[in-house]
Parts: sequence; C-alpha cells; structure tokens
Amino acid sequence: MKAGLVGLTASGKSTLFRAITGSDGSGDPLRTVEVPDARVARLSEIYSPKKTTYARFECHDTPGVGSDERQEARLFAQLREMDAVALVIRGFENSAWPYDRPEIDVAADLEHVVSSFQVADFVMVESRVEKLEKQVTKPTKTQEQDKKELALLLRLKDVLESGGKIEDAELSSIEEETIRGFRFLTQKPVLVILNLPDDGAGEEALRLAIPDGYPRVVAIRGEIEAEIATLEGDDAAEFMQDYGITETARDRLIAGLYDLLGLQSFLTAGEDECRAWTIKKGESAVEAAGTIHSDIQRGFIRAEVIPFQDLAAAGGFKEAKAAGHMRLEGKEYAIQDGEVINFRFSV
Ligand SMILES: Nc1nc2c(ncn2[C@@H]2O[C@H](COP(=O)(O)OP(=O)(O)OP(=O)(O)O)[C@@H](O)[C@H]2O)c(=O)[nH]1
Ligand SMILES: [Mg+2]
Repeated sequence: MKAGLVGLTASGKSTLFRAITGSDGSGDPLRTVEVPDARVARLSEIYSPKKTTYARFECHDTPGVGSDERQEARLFAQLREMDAVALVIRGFENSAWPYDRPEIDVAADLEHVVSSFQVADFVMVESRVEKLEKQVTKPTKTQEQDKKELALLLRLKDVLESGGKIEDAELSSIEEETIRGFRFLTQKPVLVILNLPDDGAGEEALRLAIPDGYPRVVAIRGEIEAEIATLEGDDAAEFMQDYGITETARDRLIAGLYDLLGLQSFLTAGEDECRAWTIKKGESAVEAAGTIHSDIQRGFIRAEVIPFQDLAAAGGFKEAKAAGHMRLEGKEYAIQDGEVINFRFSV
C-alpha cells in the first residue's frame, strides 16, 4: 500500500515523515515500513521460519501544495500513483507560516489542497475533452466509444466546475473503468492528519473544524513523535508514557489508512515463511490466492482456513487442525481478517 503525505508548505509533512519512518530526513523522501502485526510475530515464534514477512507500507514525503508550478506538476504526477492521500493539516502555531492567513485554519488549509486537486483534474479532463471533440467528428473505429467517453468527461467537467470532486459523480462500474486510467486526484481516499503542538492542545476544536466528508482523522504531535521515532525500546516507551501516547504515530497512521481503504490481512504460516498479506475486506478466497501467485489462483481447489487465535492457542496449523479448528472453504468464501490460510491447488 502506498500513500503520500500531502499538504501545504510548512504543515509538517517532513516532520511527520520522520515520525512515521524513523528517517532522519536527509535521505530519500520515500520509505517502506513494515505494517506492524503481532500475529505475524507470534507465528514466527511458533514456526521459527527461514523468513518472516510483514505487509509493507510505502510512505512518500512530498513538496508543499501551492509551492511552485513545476514542482506541483511533479507532485501531482506522483500522487496519481498512490492508493491514498494522507492530508497533513497544520494544528500548531508557526510564526514562519508562509501564507496570508497566520491563524490555524483547518477548513481553509484543507480546502486549499483539495481545490488544487480539483484544478489538476480539471486540466486533465479538459485536455482530453478537446482531443475527443476533434476525434469524434471523424468516422473512426472507436467513434461510438469516443462519444460515450466524451459525454462522460463533460459530465465530470461539470462536477468539477461546480466545486465537486470526481468521487462525488455517480458512476456506473463501466464508467469507473473508462476513467480509471486518469487516476484522478479527487477520487483518492483522504485520511486527514491533524498535526498538533507538543501538548496536543486544541485537538477537539480542530477535529470539529474539519469539513463534512472527511470522516477518517488521525491526530499526531509531529515534533515530539519525530523525536520518539529516534529512540529505542525502553527510552521510546518512557517518552511515550510521559506524553500519554499509547501507540506510535506510524501504527496510528497505518491503522487509519487500512480503515480508510477497507484493507485487512490474511496470514500464511510454515517453516519456510510466516507472512501477512494485505487484501480488501470482503475479498474472496480465490482472489486472495491470486495475491500470492497467479498459479495458486488458477489451480485453486480449496482454502484450509484457521482463525489466528485458534492456531496460536493450539500451537500450530497441524495441532489446530487436529483439534477441529480447520474449515475447508471454496472459491467464493469471503476471507476474514487474521485467518491463517493454506491453499490447496493444482496446476
Ligand atoms: N510546534 C510544532 N512545530 C512543528 C510540528 N511539525 C512541524 N513543525 C515545524 O514546522 C516547520 C515545518 O515543518 P516541516 O516538517 O519541514 O514542514 P513541511 O510540510 O515538510 O514543509 P515543506 O516541505 O516546506 O512543504 C518546521 O520548523 C518544524 O519544526 C509540530 O507538530 N509542532
Ligand atoms: Mg517537507
């Protein structure tokens, strides 16, 4: 899963990037971190496998929205590749804030970023519309299809022009498919990150100031949480306790993104590897098989399923199976979070 930390200049993106990735900020603005999962750690204890593999989260630090035009074009191209946007909003006093409005203003900052997304999408729609308008006058093989696409894009143009997002347009699944390639920014799921001062002051009021339509919010105290990320073990724990922080910024951000994107994990366990795999909630057994390998999907026979708790209590897959905790499920079975799965397949 990939997400970009996006926001106005000096909202604290790079500070959060340090808090989340433990980077000292001098290197690459892209870091891949493991998705924490106590279940994988436990499986690894049980099996002592050659390899233990956690799900991965690719975190991108990005330049500020509304900086210079060229940088912004690059930023938007980068964001199109992301699964989600983590929209960082300044919630701390900053005398060096480079915008006209010196006061903390959650709604205005959010609006600023989102309207720049709308403009970027509008530009894309418009340039495609211009092209299609010329194209549909000629009798080409794709004429009918082009006309449909043009009508759809004109509708999206209306939505954007009236201040909406493409996400708000009610699209059929065929229409969704038609525009997928554009990877519009106003279709990206948004997690709001409130970047608070060290004492966490003002959190409640700032949460209330978030406009409707952004139900997923994570509050982070960027500066101190970046400091915590540089500490090890007991030092970090002590520091967190002093500040009343129970879970690291990284864990909260990842949990927020999983929730936002409707993601869950299933597990595989064995002497070779214990591993977590990220899939969408409600995904079927045969789709889940495909995330491991297309051969397993193609040759799918049955999924042997044991909930993690039962496996852990029994001390292994075989033991849990012997105790009657294993179920055999077919292709359409909807995988549940934390199930340990062994796919039977033949190719
Ligand atoms: N008090 C306080 N200051 C912060 C916090 N987060 C960031 N800052 C300060 O705000 C300034 C900007 O922080 P950055 O993390 O560099 O902001 P940015 O969004 O990456 O900025 P650009 O990359 O220029 O767009 C720095 O002086 C930080 O020390 C915070 O949580 N609390
Ligand atoms: Mg920065």
